[in-house]
Amino acid sequence: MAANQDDESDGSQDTRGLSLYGYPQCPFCQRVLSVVDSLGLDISLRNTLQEADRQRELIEAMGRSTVPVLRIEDEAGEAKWLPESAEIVRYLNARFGEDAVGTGWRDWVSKHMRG
Ligand SMILES: N[C@@H](CCC(=O)N[C@@H](CS)C(=O)NCC(=O)O)C(=O)O
Repeated sequence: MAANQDDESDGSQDTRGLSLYGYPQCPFCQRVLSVVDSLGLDISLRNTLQEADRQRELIEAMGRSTVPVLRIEDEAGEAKWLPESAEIVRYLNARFGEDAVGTGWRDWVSKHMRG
């Protein structure tokens, strides 16, 4: 199921502003992509292996090319970058998993993320 604004009245399935930097051949990216798939999320993959611009954006933000990295842009256009597959999975489950409650994931973001 692709996420959209109507899925949840509190907008908890709203994946606008989320994009995943990586590529399908990377096992750590596959780990994240399988969670994206099982949660039924619509998050675009920005392929850093095939698209030089994406690779450049990633290195500018992170200082290195390691993937996966989840880019999270808020309503104001401010971006945070979350590296490490295990952390990305934790974030997605906290925000979209069946135990996710309301907007508690926002606290998780401010506690765990820089940017
Ligand atoms: N601990 C990281 C490992 C990520 C990792 O090793 N990614 C590989 C691709 S599968 C990579 O980007 N290697 C190239 C690089 O580090 O520049 C994670 O779990 O996300």
